[in-house]
Amino acid sequence: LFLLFPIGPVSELNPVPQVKAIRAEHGKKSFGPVVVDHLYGGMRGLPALIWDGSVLDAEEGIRFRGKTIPECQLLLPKAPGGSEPLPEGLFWLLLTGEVPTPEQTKELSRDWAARAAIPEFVEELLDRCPTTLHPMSQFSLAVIALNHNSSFAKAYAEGISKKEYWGYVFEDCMDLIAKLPNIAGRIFRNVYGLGKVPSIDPTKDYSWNLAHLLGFSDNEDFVELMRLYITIHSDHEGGNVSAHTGKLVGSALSDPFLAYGAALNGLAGPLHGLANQEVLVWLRKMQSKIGEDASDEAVKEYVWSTLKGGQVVPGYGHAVLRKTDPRYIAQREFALKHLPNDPLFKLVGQVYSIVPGILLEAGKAKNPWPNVDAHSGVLLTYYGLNQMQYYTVLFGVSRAFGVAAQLIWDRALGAPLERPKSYSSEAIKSMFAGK
Ligand code: NMX
Ligand code: MLT
Repeated sequence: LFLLFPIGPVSELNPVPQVKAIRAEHGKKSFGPVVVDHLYGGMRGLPALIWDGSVLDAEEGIRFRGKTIPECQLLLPKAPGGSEPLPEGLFWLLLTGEVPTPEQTKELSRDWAARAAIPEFVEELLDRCPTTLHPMSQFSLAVIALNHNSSFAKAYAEGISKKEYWGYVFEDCMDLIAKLPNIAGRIFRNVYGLGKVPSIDPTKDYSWNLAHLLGFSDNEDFVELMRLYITIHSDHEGGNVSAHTGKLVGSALSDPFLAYGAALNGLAGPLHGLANQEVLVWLRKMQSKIGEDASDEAVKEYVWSTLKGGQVVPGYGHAVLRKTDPRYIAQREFALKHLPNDPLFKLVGQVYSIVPGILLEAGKAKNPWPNVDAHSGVLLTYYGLNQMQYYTVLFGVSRAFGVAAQLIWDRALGAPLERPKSYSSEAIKSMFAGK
């Protein structure tokens, strides 16, 4: 398996010497001042983390190992007859920095299909959840329970050397990603009463199998949507809540199942991944209040009423981005190609032409433009996946790719326990008294 992904100590790509050189030459250099606002302001803009897999530019959006989303769409291998990238290729790119060949991508699909089964007790755990338990809570508890069979936790308990950590973490991460379709499919079918989960087909790719377990694999366009969806939601540099949580918990040498479960709990918040559910809830409420073919004036009034009610407009704004999210654009292009006349897509477009102006006029949000979550729900709804409470689970399946790649590299690089310093307000007052 280590030959499948030639990384870490066995590879010429091994960046450990590079990190050592950077630290030797630049280790004591400053990024600039840390100001008190950083401490009270959610650390916005504070340089604090290293992650080579993806980097977010405020104006341009995400690059995965230096490649934009359109470049990934062009360069990564596709399914036969398909035009969207296979997420297998994106994971390979995140992990190794290289674009895989179609054969390597296929090998990864086969590997994940072979690892896809989940333990019986996890199936039972999910089957016993009340259908009223939010799908994200079910997702998190099932993923955490997978730690029962963690290779890393077992090897650590047996006393392995630090140098061997990454290999076991790699094994766990491969298992984790491989098992997510079975977990996600089971939750979907249990919660919405859709019958037995079908089997994984070992000859098919990851997204086809996910679509199959959800009951949508007959629709090739939906499968293509899953390929695009999992590719673009996978990673968003290191500082977002889910990626950072995964890294933080992993730094305590909690195994990848525990670290990723924690990441999912962050993704389940409405300011993060739950926003894709919130967008659809908000759009549906708007339609029931002002009708399905509402005028711009009526939409404007509805947006203002949201703001005046002290709520955020879901799917708009971002902590780092200052332009329309390229993930929004990629989904909009998919919609223009596959569902140009869909009424809900038209409403999403109408909202896009109205909300930024209002947020600018309201004068609070630093970024008035839409993020990834403003567009994903309308695509899923179009194909019949209209169970909004389930949407963040799909985001979660995708985010595993980025969190896993980061966990593997953190252990390969020997990243230390994360432990920033906290201060009391009293300490800050006395530190700057009279200054
Ligand atoms: N609607 C209304 N107010 C907003 C919005 C919005 N979409 N975005 C920001 N603001 C407000 C924000 O609440 C804050 O108000 P206050 O000073 O009263 O606390 C003010 O504008 C300044 O916030 P920013 O510095 O622009 O944003 P911040 O970096 O703190 O937060 C988000 C970023 C994404 C949390 C924020 O834009 C938001 O709440 N957006 C709506 C929820 C959403 O779409 N989240 C998904 C993000 C993407 N993802 O998948 O994670
Ligand atoms: C993400 O994909 O994680 C979101 O856009 C949030 C972020 O980057 O902070």
